[in-house]
Amino acid sequence: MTRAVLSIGSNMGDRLELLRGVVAGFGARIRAVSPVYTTAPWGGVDQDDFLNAVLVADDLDYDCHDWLRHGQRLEEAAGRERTVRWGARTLDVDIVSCAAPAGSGLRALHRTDPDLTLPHPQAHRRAFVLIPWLDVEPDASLEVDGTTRAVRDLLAELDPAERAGVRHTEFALVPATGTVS
Ligand code: PH2
Ligand code: MG
Ligand code: MG
Repeated sequence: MTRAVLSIGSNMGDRLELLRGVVAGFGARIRAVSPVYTTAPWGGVDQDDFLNAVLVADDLDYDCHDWLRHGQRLEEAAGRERTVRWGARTLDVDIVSCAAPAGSGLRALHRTDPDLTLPHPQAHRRAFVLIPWLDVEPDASLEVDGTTRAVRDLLAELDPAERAGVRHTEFALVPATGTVS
């Protein structure tokens, strides 16, 4: 059993529908869905703004690579082409953190495989990851350079301009539940 924190983003095509497709694609594995943010491009490539969100998902039968493979299938279905590093994409599904049961809780796993580094090596620098993550897990922590840090502290240490580039939207990735009158 693993539990994954997933960062999803899109800046090409019908961005909102593409992100909704990820929630549908992970289906019953989804445990939490953050609000959707419109975010200035991070990483120095001149490109359109992204929509970003964070999902928490778990599966009894998944290891960390299963999350990667599943995310890549969804990226392929969205017509993702791998061209420019940190450049425009229809859909990006990144594994921020992957944890497995340990004792009475969960322990974040480390991977340094050619195709998967965990925890995600850039996550602590990205307000577009940290802000939605805190919406769904206010007490989240992330290991950075061997030290476990509170995500809220990592966010507070970012340049205010980075935080200001991440703006809340009213878009929802899952339909509101409740009775229609
Ligand atoms: N993804 C990138 C590079 N830059 N910037 C924002 N705002 N959102 C992203 O999802 C993003 C990015 C490559 O993964
Ligand atoms: Mg990415
Ligand atoms: Mg990616």
